[in-house]
Amino acid sequence: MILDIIAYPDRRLKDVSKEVNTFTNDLHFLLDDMYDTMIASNGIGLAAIQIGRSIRALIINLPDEEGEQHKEQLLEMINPRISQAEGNIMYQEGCLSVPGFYEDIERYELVTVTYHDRNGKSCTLQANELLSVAIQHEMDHLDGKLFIEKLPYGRRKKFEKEYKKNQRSKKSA
Ligand code: QAP
Ligand code: CO
Repeated sequence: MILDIIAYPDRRLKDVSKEVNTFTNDLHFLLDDMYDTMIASNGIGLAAIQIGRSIRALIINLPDEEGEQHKEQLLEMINPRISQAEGNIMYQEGCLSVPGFYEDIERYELVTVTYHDRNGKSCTLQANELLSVAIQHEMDHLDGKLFIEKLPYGRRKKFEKEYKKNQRSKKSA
């Protein structure tokens, strides 16, 4: 089922999401709805809070070299934790909750993440490049953080101005 995605500046995006303790059907239905919603909006990553559910669950589905997404590549991470991080990279990020805006953000280059899958199984993954960036971006959502909060003052001001202008033109369209 495709759900609405919450957009900035909705305050719910600031909520700190809660740990998941039960890996039952309602979690599975939520993850399935997150996937449908993300794909319908041309996204590559989504956190549960973006559809209004404040639990520590995120999904990531990176495209291949041809730019195609395959559901077999879908990553579902419940209660993720970064256990190791190294180096720094810049990447141009966007967010389904901040439509139409992209900016270069600095992140760790390499991360080791421990998490649970949808059935509660413990997993560990080492990630670099785009996957590493996506994991860090989605994990920030679980703590109520958006990538625009990482912008220096001047670029943040520019964002606020552009974004408001965009929203006005959306409304009148
Ligand atoms: C997070 O972002 C991310 O503005 C996922 O109009 C960001 O899926 C992962 C999107 C950077 C890795 C690197 C954004 C779609 C999708 C928009 C997204 C838009 C349509 C963003
Ligand atoms: Co996002």
